[in-house]
Amino acid sequence: MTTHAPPKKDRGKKYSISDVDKKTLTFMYRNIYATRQFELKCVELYRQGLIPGYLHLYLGEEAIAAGACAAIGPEGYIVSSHRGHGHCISKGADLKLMMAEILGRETGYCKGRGGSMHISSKDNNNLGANGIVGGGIPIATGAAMGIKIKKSKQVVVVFFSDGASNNGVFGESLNLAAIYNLPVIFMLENNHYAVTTPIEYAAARCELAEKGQAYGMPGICIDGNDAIEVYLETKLAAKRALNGEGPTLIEAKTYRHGGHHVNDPGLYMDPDILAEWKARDPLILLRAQIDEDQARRIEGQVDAELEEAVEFAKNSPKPSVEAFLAEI
Ligand SMILES: Cc1ncc(C[n+]2csc(CCOP(=O)(O)OP(=O)(O)O)c2C)c(N)n1
Ligand SMILES: [Mg+2]
Repeated sequence: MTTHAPPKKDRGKKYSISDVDKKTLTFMYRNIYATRQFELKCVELYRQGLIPGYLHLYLGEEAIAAGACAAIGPEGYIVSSHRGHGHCISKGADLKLMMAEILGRETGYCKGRGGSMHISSKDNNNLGANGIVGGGIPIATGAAMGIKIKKSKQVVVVFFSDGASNNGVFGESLNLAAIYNLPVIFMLENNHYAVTTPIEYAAARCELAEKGQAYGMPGICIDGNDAIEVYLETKLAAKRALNGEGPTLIEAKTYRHGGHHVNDPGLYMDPDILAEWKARDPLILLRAQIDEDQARRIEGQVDAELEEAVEFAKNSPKPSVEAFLAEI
């Protein structure tokens, strides 16, 4: 059995807020705030019938993407999942092109053909989201193999969740990454659910970080709602990877703020546990570490950017039937 309660904090011993420079703090806050507002806007547009398909929201999990992307920098690669808006935004995606993609417009990242679950942006070293659960894990391992062959000083972070860690490709990829000492960080966003299935139903052993040790790499468990902790631990893992010391499995504990997707009210989630996690909202936790004026400035900039993105997407054309047919 496992508990869904938030982790108990004892951060002080290992590192402190002074280990993170101001620029990094504001960079992470910008990305958490942008992801939160972007997704809330998506829900609004979805309810207006402007977004086709599903939307898997990252609300409550934003600190993981923000911390990890800040740690690997622009030269690092990421591979994302079906719950990928936060990964894309934290890796520097253009909100206009993202919004256009989600609204199925020709001007989007994938010309409106992919939608929410298939955004990739080569310019930002984002190798793409994936509708196949666990599908990104071997892609990231392959990318890390490429980096090793090319001897370029880079690292790959792949984001996936607890459900994916029960898939076969998880074990195969960790094993390969360990025997070849590949520069990849397996970022397991343990939000405790795979759709409606709680992790303790699907895994006999819920201490997921231990699976790293089982495959011969460090496996660490961190507080995924604390962007600073995510940043510092990912930085350590990246340093090991860049030194040729191989992969790391990071289990970042977190919780969805709602159901599996936009139309799932999440009635199976314990409201008391959910309230405990919401009280540890990653956005509020990081905002408390930032100067009030600066936080407001960032929020104003993001709000304007988002407004522009929505206008851009709404005013962009949908792909024509002829264009679709020409691609078959
Ligand atoms: C290979 C595969 N199996 C099943 C599905 C259907 N499916 C979509 S999301 C999901 C749950 C994934 O859970 P988890 O890996 O914990 O990710 P989370 O939704 O929590 O981010 C499932 C089973 C799928 N898309 N791909
Ligand atoms: Mg999950």
